[in-house]
Amino acid sequence: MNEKLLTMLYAQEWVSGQAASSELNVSRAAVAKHINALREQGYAIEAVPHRGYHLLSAPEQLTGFEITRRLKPGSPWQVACFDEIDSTNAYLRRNGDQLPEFSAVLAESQTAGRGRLERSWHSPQGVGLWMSVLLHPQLPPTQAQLLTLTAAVSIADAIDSFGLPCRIKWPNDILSPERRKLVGVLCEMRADMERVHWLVVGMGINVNNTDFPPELSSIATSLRELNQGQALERAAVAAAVLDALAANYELLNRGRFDLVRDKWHRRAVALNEEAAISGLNGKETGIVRGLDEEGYLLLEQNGTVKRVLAGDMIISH
Ligand code: BT5
Repeated sequence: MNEKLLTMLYAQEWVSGQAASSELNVSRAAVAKHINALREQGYAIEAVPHRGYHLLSAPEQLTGFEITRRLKPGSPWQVACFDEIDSTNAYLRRNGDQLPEFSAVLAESQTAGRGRLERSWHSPQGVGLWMSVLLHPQLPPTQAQLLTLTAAVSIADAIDSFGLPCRIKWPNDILSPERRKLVGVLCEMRADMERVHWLVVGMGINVNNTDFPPELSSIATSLRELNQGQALERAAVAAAVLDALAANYELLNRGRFDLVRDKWHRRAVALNEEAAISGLNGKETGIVRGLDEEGYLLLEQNGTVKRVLAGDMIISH
């Protein structure tokens, strides 16, 4: 009911109590009650006799409605928002067998936000997008890294659409031009030897953070800092990321990872430069030659090119 009323308020400058009551099939008193409920959620709604209700502003709080109404028509996402959660990735892992593909979950804060290898992810209240999505890619588990790369490209596409610059650092970071971390991506999956059953793509996007704990203050930044201190609408950023991810995922499913890879290469940090990779085999140094068609990093060492599946790239700031 509240969502129907909100849809009317977004569609028309003024919504009369009479129009709302007949459209929603409730009394005018019930309409007034719903308007108050929306005000309690943080919507500023003006009421003027003989004209009706006028929406002035929406709350900063993330809601499924506010994100969904910004998505492209025909978008596949089902969006749910929590106030506080342990970790949006953990939530989808717990529910991965029951929920449909394209479920997206966000939380205002995470009490146990995680990075790779049990590292923690700083997820304070109300400033970031701590978001995970559930996908069913038709891929063998050996190619699941394609999703990490596709997610990074999609977030970068979304950041571009706000006119802000960013770079991608293999395998899962998005950095500011000064090489501070804006975004981290964490993919987890349930798979058997042949195929992936489901895959959770977790995205931690620092949107409006103005400060960081001491251990992150020299390595992290936010979109707001890139935007000259001006806050961004988190629901709009979330919708842009989800739209870009749906489009790039479709390319991937049509066998066109090459197109996603081109976008990755255009933004890659340290392409054709020497870099150190710390991975399963310890630390290796070489010249970064980009990604191959299966998403492996190509590292050239003394004229031979080696394929690297996982690890961390160590770059100087
Ligand atoms: C990542 O791991 O970068 C993946 C982060 C994924 C977070 C999302 S939020 C939604 C979803 N739910 C979760 O529980 N997780 C996902 P990694 O490459 O391992 O980097 C982790 C490192 O980044 C930490 O050890 C810190 O140094 C740094 N870090 C932690 N929080 C940060 C933040 N908010 N901004 C920038 N850097 C951060």
